[in-house]
Amino acid sequence: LYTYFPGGPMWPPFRRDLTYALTATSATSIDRATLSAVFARAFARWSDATTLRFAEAAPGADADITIGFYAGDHGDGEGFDGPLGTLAHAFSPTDGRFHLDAAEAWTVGDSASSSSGAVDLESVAVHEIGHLLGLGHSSVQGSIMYPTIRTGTRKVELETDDVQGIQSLY
Ligand code: TQI
Ligand code: CA
Ligand code: ZN
Ligand code: ZN
Repeated sequence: LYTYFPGGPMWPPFRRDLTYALTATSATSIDRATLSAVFARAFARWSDATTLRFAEAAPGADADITIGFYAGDHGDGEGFDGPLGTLAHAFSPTDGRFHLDAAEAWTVGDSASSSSGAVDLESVAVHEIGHLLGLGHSSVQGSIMYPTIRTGTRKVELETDDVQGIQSLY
């Protein structure tokens, strides 16, 4: 079953159009256009299931959600740990910060393979966006919000449990 963060924080009902910005991408070798496409697909999984809508903000514009790649300590008290271990973290509503560990062997789309330590960026993005929207972890194996993923695999489709969880919030 799905869970929420303690206190059930969510984006308020008058905020159904949310913007996101890629604010720190110099620490990854993935090009900007590819990143835009991956995050657009990941946000679309959640907007398809709710009345929420997401748009990428123009570079430099204020955004509700900020996405960036960081290595090691990056000033929020939750430093990254190099390859594997923690892959990414996102804060609960309405903080909006979503950080990815620049040290991971991120892969995009079909390049996801079981080769040593490859991590599918879109799969992690779909999971972290669940957190950004207010979902905690689920006990349902195979759901997006289940707290494990195997390296080299892709998991981007919301499960019934994820849809029920997000639809109970939005
Ligand atoms: N990052 C953890 C996560 O996003 C951070 C975390 C631990 C957390 N406990 C939490 C976040 C409780 C919110 C609430 O779950 S991670 C996965 C998964 C991670 C893990 O790097 O371990 C994914 C990132 F689910 F596969 F284990 C993405 Cl998909
Ligand atoms: Ca790591
Ligand atoms: Zn961080
Ligand atoms: Zn999680």
